[in-house]
Amino acid sequence: MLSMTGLLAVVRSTSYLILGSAAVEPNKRFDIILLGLTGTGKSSSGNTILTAGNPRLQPEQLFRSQSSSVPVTCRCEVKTMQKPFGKPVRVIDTPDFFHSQMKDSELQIEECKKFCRPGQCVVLLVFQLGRFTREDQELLEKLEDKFGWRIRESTIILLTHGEDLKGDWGPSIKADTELWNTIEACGSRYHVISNKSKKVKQVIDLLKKIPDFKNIFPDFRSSPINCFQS
Ligand SMILES: Nc1nc2c(ncn2[C@@H]2O[C@H](COP(=O)(O)OP(=O)(O)OP(=O)(O)O)[C@@H](O)[C@H]2O)c(=O)[nH]1
Ligand SMILES: [Mg+2]
Repeated sequence: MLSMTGLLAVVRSTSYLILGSAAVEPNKRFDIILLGLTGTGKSSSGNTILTAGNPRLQPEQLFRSQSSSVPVTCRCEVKTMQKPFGKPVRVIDTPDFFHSQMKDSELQIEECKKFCRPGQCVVLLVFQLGRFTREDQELLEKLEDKFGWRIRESTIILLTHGEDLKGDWGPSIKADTELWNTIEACGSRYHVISNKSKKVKQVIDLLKKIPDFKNIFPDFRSSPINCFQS
């Protein structure tokens, strides 16, 4: 039997981790939720964030990610980062809720809603650069219908395949009118990431775009690069 001060206990519960002998108090943690259509890079982006926090993570501690013509992630999955925010942060990977092959979409949406709560999360709405489709255009409103609140107020648009853009990418992103409309709907918050890059700075720059970042993470170290790599 585990004592109250026992070692780290990892309890699996509906596929998410509860760390320690008791669940972390909800108001003491923060959730990063990856949403988007299949193949846009949700799981890879989650892995880039997790690996920036701990480069020693093993493949089985990361989300499954691969090139595929069918959805790879089929249910919500959660990984918890203990460092470096000064409070536990959960990274939530999700399936493409609107994919025709999703059998238990409503169940997965209900699961995701447990994490996606106003004021306690940031949504990373993931699109692949250069491939902003009609489905992508409709996604934000469809998600808000399902979740029942204006997730746009807590959303950063995350554009993957950033290595395809060289130099100042602002003008080419603005030139994609439909994409820019969605970015503007989310308070003009967006971030370009390359999941093929190990650069920690791209993750720190992303996190600093979280609305109200300084109040949410008052203990985030002023020199976070060292903090992330320790
Ligand atoms: N070059 C490049 N490839 C990427 C990038 N992000 C993701 N990929 C690749 O795109 C493919 C799909 O990425 P995933 O992260 O599995 O996509 P997903 O959104 O989780 O897909 P589902 O789980 O099916 O919903 C994989 O082969 C990734 O390696 C990126 O920034 N650059
Ligand atoms: Mg996935």
